[in-house]
Amino acid sequence: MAYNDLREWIAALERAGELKRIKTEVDPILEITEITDRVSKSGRGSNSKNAQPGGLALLFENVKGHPGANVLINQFGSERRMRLALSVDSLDEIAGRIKLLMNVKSPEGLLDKIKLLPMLADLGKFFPKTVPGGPCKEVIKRDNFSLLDFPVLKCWPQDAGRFITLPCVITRDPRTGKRNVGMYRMQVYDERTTGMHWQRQKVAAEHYRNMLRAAAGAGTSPGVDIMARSSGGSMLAAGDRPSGKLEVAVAIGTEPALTFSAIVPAPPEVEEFIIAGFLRQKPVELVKCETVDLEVPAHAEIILEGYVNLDELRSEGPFGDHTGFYSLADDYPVFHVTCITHRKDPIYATTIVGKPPMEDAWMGKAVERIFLPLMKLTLPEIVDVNLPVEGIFHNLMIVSIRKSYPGHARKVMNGIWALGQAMFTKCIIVVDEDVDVQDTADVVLKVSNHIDPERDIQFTLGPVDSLDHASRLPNFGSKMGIDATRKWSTEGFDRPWPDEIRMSDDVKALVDKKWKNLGIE
Ligand SMILES: Cc1cc2nc3c(=O)[nH]c(=O)nc-3n(C[C@H](O)[C@H](O)[C@H](O)COP(=O)(O)O)c2cc1C
Ligand SMILES: [Mn+2]
Repeated sequence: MAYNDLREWIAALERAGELKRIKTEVDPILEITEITDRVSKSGRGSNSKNAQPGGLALLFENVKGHPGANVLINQFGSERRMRLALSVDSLDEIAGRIKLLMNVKSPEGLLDKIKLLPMLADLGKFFPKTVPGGPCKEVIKRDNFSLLDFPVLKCWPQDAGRFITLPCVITRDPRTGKRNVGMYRMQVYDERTTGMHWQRQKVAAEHYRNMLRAAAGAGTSPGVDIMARSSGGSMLAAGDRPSGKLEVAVAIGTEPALTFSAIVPAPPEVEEFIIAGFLRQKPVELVKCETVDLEVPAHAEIILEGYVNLDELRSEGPFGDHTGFYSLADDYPVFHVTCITHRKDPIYATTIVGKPPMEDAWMGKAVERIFLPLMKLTLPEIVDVNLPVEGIFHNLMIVSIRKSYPGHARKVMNGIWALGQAMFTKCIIVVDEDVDVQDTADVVLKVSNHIDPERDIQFTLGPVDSLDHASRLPNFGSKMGIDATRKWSTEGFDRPWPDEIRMSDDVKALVDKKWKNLGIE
């Protein structure tokens, strides 16, 4: 069952005992973070019998300085809520649906064709529908609006200000007309401007670059980093950039499948509205914006319309990030708001990131499960993947493979470093298929036993996550792969490989029988 909007989702959370309403006054400056962080980490949002890792979703109904405002946080913050958000009993169900779609063979004969019909009917549900109006237009403010009216959080003490942390940022590729929805945080500078923290490898940054390329016309040269800032000495540094703008719309407080779609590392050409339609098995309804040529989710709580100038950058950050450290200040485009539309009494949806585990850990784990079949499409030798939460998704990936030829583990590493946002993976550990990658204790035992470090570690250079604070340069640095598979003689390893210790079955059975009599337990 799909949720039509955030409110239906909140009602479902409440029915499931997954929501705690908080009526005590709280400050959006730091205090909501401290409360939510404790809930995320303790696993107990209340004395409810539903207490579980990740705690409860919280709805703050009494926010200091914002009478009448409601703030929703931690909506995705547990495995159960992730399943509820996507209306499945298990995240592998979605992986299964993807596999089904990918396994389609050309039909032979009528019966095969008939079997395909339900799938074709399903496909129709994925595409968004443009509708004439929707609740996000209940209040339209073309002037006399202020971002400061919303209960935007300042998350951590050294944050540069208040940040909108759960925005679905919508842009259009000026070349193809295709839309993208990505989640990029927005630092509120004043009533009408924010930062736009799309990292340079993300899809909206490419839309911005395409606009910049078009505006620069003959001025662009293939050898120039068109995004470089003035300190980089590029001819296209901020001041020298051509003028022009890219229109942007932002939806805050959408139904959960769409919010989740904005974070999934989908192939750049795949529109997230279609992904959301696939996940919820129902089209996303869109309405036209008032002041820009973009469409936005009709049922969103809040819509910000506006643009970024091509020749304007501004310092963004620091911001307490999901690495557990502050991401440093850097220059990013500035979003100018031209119009705000919202529902009556809009609910402000947000999240906090910080030292894991937090809400985003559960979103990341859902991505890991849902994307496994898609990774296997390119790398079919992959058996399973684990992105440990403490590895914050780009620092550590553990992958098991069915090894078939010499050098196979290194082929898989190189494949992962070439696979969409997996390019950011700082450390990849490759193990044989008999290692359960979800059992990190077993992984530590086997990996550290199986490697000759000088031989088995592969270093490479490439793009790194903008949040990495250790790389030699922002956005560029080294990565490491550890080949912890059994080494073969065909890989030059001529020593015998020992067996893993296992007791024989007959002795186990014998001891099972005697166990009670031994009086140990
Ligand atoms: C809570 C949260 C905040 C995020 N903030 C940012 C951000 O500020 N900048 C960014 O580039 N990516 C951020 N991401 C990751 C992107 O949303 C993610 O890479 C997404 O796939 C980007 O979409 P795209 O491939 O359409 O660009 C964030 C993810 C989450 C869950
Ligand atoms: Mn995208």
